[in-house]
Formats: sequence, structure tokens, C-alpha cells
Amino acid sequence: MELPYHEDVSPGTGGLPPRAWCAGSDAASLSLNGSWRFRLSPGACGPDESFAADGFDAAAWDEVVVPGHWVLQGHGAPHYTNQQYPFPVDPPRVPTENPTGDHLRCFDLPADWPADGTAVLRFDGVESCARVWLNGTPLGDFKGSRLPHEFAVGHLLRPVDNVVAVRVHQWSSGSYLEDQDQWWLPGIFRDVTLLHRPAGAAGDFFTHASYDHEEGTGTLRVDCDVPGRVTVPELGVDVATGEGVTVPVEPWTAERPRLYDAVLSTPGERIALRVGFRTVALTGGLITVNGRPLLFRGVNRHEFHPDHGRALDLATMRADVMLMKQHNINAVRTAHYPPHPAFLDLCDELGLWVIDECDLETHGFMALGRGGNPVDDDRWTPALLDRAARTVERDKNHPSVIVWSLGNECGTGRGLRAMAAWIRERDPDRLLHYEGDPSCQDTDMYSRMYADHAEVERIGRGEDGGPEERRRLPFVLCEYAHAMGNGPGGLREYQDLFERYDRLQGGFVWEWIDHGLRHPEFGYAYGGDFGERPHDGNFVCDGLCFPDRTPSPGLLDYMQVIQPVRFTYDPVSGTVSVTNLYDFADLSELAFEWTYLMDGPDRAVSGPLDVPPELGPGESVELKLPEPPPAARGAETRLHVSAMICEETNWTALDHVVARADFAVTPRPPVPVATGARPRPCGYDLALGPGRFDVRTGELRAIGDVTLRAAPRLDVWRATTDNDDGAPWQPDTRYGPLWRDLGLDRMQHRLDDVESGDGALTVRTRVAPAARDLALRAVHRWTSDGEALRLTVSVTPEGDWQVPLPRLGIRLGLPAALGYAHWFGGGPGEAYPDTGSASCVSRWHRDVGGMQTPYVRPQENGARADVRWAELRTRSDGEGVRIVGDPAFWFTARPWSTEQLDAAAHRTDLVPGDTVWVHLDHGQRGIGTQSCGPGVLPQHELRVAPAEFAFTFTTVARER
Ligand code: IPT
Repeated sequence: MELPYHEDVSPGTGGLPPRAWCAGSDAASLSLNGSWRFRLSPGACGPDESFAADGFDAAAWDEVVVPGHWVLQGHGAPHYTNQQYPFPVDPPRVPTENPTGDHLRCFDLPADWPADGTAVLRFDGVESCARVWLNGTPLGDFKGSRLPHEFAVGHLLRPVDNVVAVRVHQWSSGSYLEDQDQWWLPGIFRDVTLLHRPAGAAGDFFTHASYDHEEGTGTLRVDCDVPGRVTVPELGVDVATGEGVTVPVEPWTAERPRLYDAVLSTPGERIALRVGFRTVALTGGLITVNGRPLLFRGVNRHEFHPDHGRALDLATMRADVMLMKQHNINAVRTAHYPPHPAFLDLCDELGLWVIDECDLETHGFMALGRGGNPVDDDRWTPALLDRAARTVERDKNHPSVIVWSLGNECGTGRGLRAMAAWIRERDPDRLLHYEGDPSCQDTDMYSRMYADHAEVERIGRGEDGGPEERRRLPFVLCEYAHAMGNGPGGLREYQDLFERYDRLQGGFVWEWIDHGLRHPEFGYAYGGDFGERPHDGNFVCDGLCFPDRTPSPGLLDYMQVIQPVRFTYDPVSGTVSVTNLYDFADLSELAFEWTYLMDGPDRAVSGPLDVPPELGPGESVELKLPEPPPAARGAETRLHVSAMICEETNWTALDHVVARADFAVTPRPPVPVATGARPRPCGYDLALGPGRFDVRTGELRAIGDVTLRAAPRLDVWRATTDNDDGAPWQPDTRYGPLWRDLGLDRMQHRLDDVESGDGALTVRTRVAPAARDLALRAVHRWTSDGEALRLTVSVTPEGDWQVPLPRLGIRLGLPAALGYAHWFGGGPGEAYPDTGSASCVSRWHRDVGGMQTPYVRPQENGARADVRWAELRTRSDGEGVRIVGDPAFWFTARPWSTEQLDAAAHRTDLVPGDTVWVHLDHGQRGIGTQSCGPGVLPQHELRVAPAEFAFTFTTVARER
């Protein structure tokens, strides 16, 4: 049976060969972006192509915006799957139900459109297959959604009333090659442009610009289809194309992205180039640039916008690069397809290392465990080679691109080998990456995803065995630290390994941004929210940024962990040691500062730290600090040190802090123990200092005039995080489901005894889940000195606890009016035992609503670490309650309960109630990354063990 073009395995027909992306030409061009006529059909439409005929009247059709996805413009709906194909797997056939969008756009040539030469119609991205006509003449068809496709159209153009007709099929044979973990979003989602091609235009060109780090020289050679000249005025270079020239230059690195403006002139065209000189190599088993090994502090970036899907405008792309730079990220893997070409211009300009990945993933075949995987079937090899060529040819002139990646999660096969061979031949000056082949025969780096810390350490030590070839390779984690929901946990421990072992050249966090689509009912929608099946739920929301690009705590944590300067402090000698962790740069862009804070920022002294600007990569310096002021002795004193930008850059403002640290100088003074007062009857209640208790249950009813909405009681439950719940395929124990099965989400509290003694009220409870013989016995001992009320909780486990606890502490309910928090401890953002490196001890305040981290799927969030004391007040200076921890505690306050948080599926399910729920935790379980990677490291587990902790409650008056 002969298959229609959208189902046959060919990459397309009628198009031009791929060539370099070229933004800087002086040849005329006409953007065809904007409003297009649009008609959606439920199937591929067979032979009825009458809409493409010259003169067809589409006045009755709808309109869509190009670039865009029709499913985000009111026609049909998005569909999310991770690995599974959303249609029956029978390659290369696709369903008859194949949403097909016919697009029409009329245009006139501008009056000054040159009469000579020819023209090209260019599509930068169409998902997933298109057939194209101009003025009724068929031009051809193509597949390869995130790749450019061009057609020669000069002979068909007329001055006015030109019509481009494009038929786009959602499903095609190409869909089998595009099984990336993302929304399926059909449409013409990148630019459509008409390009004038003058006689003697450049055609394709390839800039080779290497750097010799020993000589300090760069060698430039621009190969071009049409002979011409290359000039670099700043370097006095003026050479013929194809001819090499060597001159002294400053090299390009992601840290100092030095670009030289150049011009490529051919008889028909002048093209502005931006040349960066750098040499990428595998040297001594390491990835080096300009002779130095580098450490990837990377992220995987999908293209995403909450309203526009993968149709990104320039401002959004720039925002991504700026945000990455501002958070110390130095590398991007373009997961899992070449990005909009302008994104790479920004990487060149602002400085990021790029692994440019081909638009290829066949993940759904791996789970099926049967044959048929296109990467190992010769019939598909032309399509794979076409994709490789379209990637490399388009992006080959970017200094930022240092590695080509064959694709993601395809398994192994002859097609991939052919791609690798072609790329090596075409561009021997870059390295090759592919994760999916353990033999590593076609990659220059041993790459893995989600390997746990222990395995990464073995690899770092070279104790991982494996094929001989692989043992000689450097190691990168092309994906790690799955940033789904709260987390990722364990970043610090990974970074320590990367910094310890040369072979470990860093990694790329999965992933940059949550793909939550803005939705009127849900706030942000994820898989299943459009009624689609099958789907993979909120696995699509696993980024370091929320869908609107607000940094999530994970990004702030990552920023801190990968900061380019390390500080250590020795309180005995009063010295700070400063280490330059850049791979290339000295510290001349940074200014340094020290600050002593005495009980917080209100009493602080600071001064400059004289770090030598010429301190090179890897070098350290020890600096003596001034003595802390005398006032520091009576206070809890912290030392904050920071490094901030002091020279003009193109990616951030002056004074932007790139690195900082927080150290204890003098310890926290002991908390006075409030004792002495006696419990005394007071009506039906019992009074002890400012506390009023229910005489029968021993429950605290009020502190001073603040009537509690819920009495303090022992609490172990948290609304499980995505990482607690874990991915279904995880081999390790997944505690979220286990906890629920045990009943930790519905513990029963049995009152055993209320004892009002001489100096204390003692309440004994046993807290346990139904149907189990596990329990926590808790003794609550209340004492007071008349002013302050102290609660000491002693916990003794009973039974054979095989699981860690989510949390251990008490929770209480205060009136919603006490909605403003102050605290002294970690902040301003959340932290858990294995996250929150960005959290820093100081005095912080914000309203309770603002303490919530709005994960797209609501879950445990918002704990502040190491809190000495917290206050909840009616407003910033209003009256309220003060809680002092002994020892410091995890402080969480929220306008809804854990039960409500746990039940919520979307942000919009959470509505503030009449209670501020306050959690005072002695322990929290770490977060880990088990939603796709390893779980919580042993040192961050919250094991069940006897524990004792105390809190002191007082009322605070309104400030005058
Ligand atoms: C890995 C994929 O490469 C990536 O696209 C994404 O799906 C990620 O997981 C999780 O969000 S594959 C996984 C099975 C290890």
C-alpha cells in the first residue's frame, strides 16, 4: 500500500537543502507572521486540496495567529504524555482521527522588493507535518517539527495577492520521532518568512573560529558556497572566504562571551556575523575549551510559555537566558530539539555553553519491548539523517554550541550510528553527545540521567567498570535533580562530587520551567486537565521556574549551590577563605563585602573584603576580618559575606549578588526555661501563666487574649510532595504511598492522662494510625514563669517503625487575623533538610499568604529552617503571639490546613479559611528527587526515634 505523504517515512519532498541560520543578511525579507485564515478538519482530508487553489475564498474561515498552536487558540485541545505515544503504535501509520489545520495567508510584495534574483519561503517550525502551496502551485511537504524547511518560490511570486497555503497534520510518521516528554501542540509555531535571494547571495556558509590558548591567537576561516570576502574591522582582518587567518584575539567563553563583529560579503549579499573564537576538544579524558576543562552548571530547557506553548517571542527567550545567567547557570541542553534559532544568538551574546540536541526521541518504543524502533530500521535512516543535517547546518555558526546531541531516549540503533558518522564528518570541531547507548561508541562523553550520588561517586573515582572506551571518557549527567514540585533535594551533595572528581564535568538539572498552561479554572493546567487520555498528569510541571517564569525555591537553591565563589570561615582565627570557582575568569567583575549581623539586620556593621581581582580559576585567598564589634558578644552574631557584580555586564545590573555565605560567629544564647508558676483552676478551665487549658483534656485554649482555633498537638503528616510520592517505575521504596497505606495521614490521638501538678501541667497522649501497632507516645509538659508559657514535648516511639516520618512537631490553629509573620531564622524562602541552600539566617517578615510556595500541584511547602523565634501578628506591627523554639525549629504557617493542601489538585483549590495553621517542627524529612531520580539521602531521612523539643509562647503587644 502506498502511504500518503504524512505517513510515509520520508523526511519530505520538494524542499531546499538545509543551510546556516542567518539573521544578519542585508537581503530583503518579509515576515509572514500574523493573522492567518484557518480551518480545522478532524482527519487528514485525503485528496481535497481545493483550499490551496489560486483564488479560493477563505473569508468564512476562522483566524489564528502564526506563530502559534491552534490548540491554544480555541481549536481542539492540548494533550500531554511523557513516554507513551498518544496513538496506537504501528509505525509509520497514524490515526485516521488526525486533526488537520489548513492555513492561508495573502500577501503583497513590498513596493521596494527587488526585481532581480529569486526568493525562498522559510518555515522555522511546524508541528508535525506540512504540505505547502504558493499561488496554487504545490511546493512540497516536510516533517521535522523543530527544524527549518525552505522552498524556492521566486518563480511563483507576483507583486500582489500572493497566497501561501499550508496544510498541517497533527500526526505524521514524524510523530514517532518526536516522542519528547511535553504537550503535543500542533501548528505553525515558529516564524514564516519570505527571503529575497539576490543573484550572488551567500547560500550556505560555515564559520570556523578556533583559539590557540598557548599562543593567544584565533584562526578564522569562513567557508561559503559563493566566493566572497570576510572582514573583521576590529582585528584588521580582510580575507577571502575559504582562506584562514591567524591573529591575536580574546577568546570566547560562556563566562566572558567575547564576540567580534564581522561581515561576510558575496557579490549579492552582505551578512553581519558575530564571531567567537574558541576551541572545543577532548583532552586527557576531559571536555576542554581553550585548553581548560569546564564544569557544566546546566539546565535542560524546553521551549515553553504558559499562553503560547512552544511559540516563544524574542523577549521570552531573552528572559530565559538572562534568568539563567543571573542564577549562575552556565550551560543549556536544548531538550530535546533545536530551539528557536534566535535563542542561540542570545547564548552567543550573553554566554552559555550549549548542547544542541536534535529533534529526535522514540521513547515509546522502549517500553513496548518489541522491535520497530525507527532508530534501528534502515527505512527511517534518511529521516534521521535529515534531522541531523537540519540541526547541524542551521546552528553550526554559533560559538555557544560546543556539543551536538543525537537526540533523547531512543535506545540504540543503526540510524543513530549513521547520524553520528555524518555529524563527525561534517563538523569535526565539536563534541558529540548521546545518553542512550551504554557502550558510548558514538559519544565523546559518558552521559547518564538520574544516577544516584553513590554511583556518580564511583564513576568519579573510575570504579564504574564498563567498556574500556567508556572508561576513558569524561562524565556528565545530561539530566539529574528532577525539579518536580517541591525540590530538587540533594543538589549540594551532587555539586560536592562534581567539584571533587575531575572526571565529573557537571550536569543539567531536569528541567528549566514547569509546562503549566494557563487555565481559567485551574490556574495552570497539566496533563489530564483537558480531558485527554492517556496522559501523565503533572509530570509536565517539573521545572526550576513556575510557568510564568517566577523562580521557584529550587532555582534559588541551585543558584547558591553552583555559585562561582566559595567562602569558608574560621571563627577561631577570624579569617575568611575565598575560592574562585569559575573555569576561566578571574574575579575582576566582582566586589566583595562582609557584614556582622547582631540579632538580625537592624544591628549590623559591614565593610569591603579585599579579594585580589586577579585571583584565577581554582585559586584561593585567606583574608583576616575585622573583629566583631563589642556588641556582638551579648547577641547572636552572624557573618554574611557576598560577591557582587561591579562591572557593566549585558546580563545583570550592578550589585547583583552572585555568591554569598552565612556563618555563625557567636552562638545563639540559651533560651530561659519558664518555670515557677502553678496551674490554677479558673472556671471550667485551668490557667497557667498566660495559658488557659481545658481542664478535662489538657488542651490549650488561649494564650493571653488570643483564643486558639485548634489546640497544639503532635503532628507527623505533610501533604506529600511529588518526590515523596515518587515515580511508579522507581525500584526504591516510595514513602508517600507507603505512609498513606500505613495511615500516617489520619493519625488518631488518644488522651491518656492529664496531670496538674505543683509546677506543671502534664498531658500524655498516644498518637497512632488505625489497624497498626505503631505509635508515638507523647508527653506534653506545660510550665510557666507567669509571663511565658513553655511546652516541652517528649516523644517515644512504640512498635517496629519501618518508615521515616514526613515531619515531627506540633501544629496549632490561630485566628486568621494573625496573618502576618516575623521570624528570626532561615529565610526568606523555604528550606528542607536537603534543599534551601539559599536560606540564610536573619530576621524576616511577610504575610502568611506570601509564605506559601505556589507549586502547580499543591503539596508540602513553605517551611523555614533553623527558626529561633517566630511571631504571628495582626499586621506587621500588630499584636499577636510569639513562639521561641528550644532548640531552633522548622516554622511553617499557612492559611489552609495540611488536609486541604493534601486534597488540592490545583492552586485554585486552595482558599484561605478562618484559621492560620502553624507548624512548629522538630524534624522534617528531606525531599530527594524520587519523582524521577534517587530518593532522600540517608543523612536527610527523618528516622523514628525518641525526641524532645520545647517551645515558649508569649503574647506580643501592638507596637506603638
Ligand atoms: C527523562 C526524559 O529524558 C525527559 O525527557 C523527562 O521525561 C524526564 O525523564 C522526566 O521528567 S526519561 C526518564 C524515564 C528517566
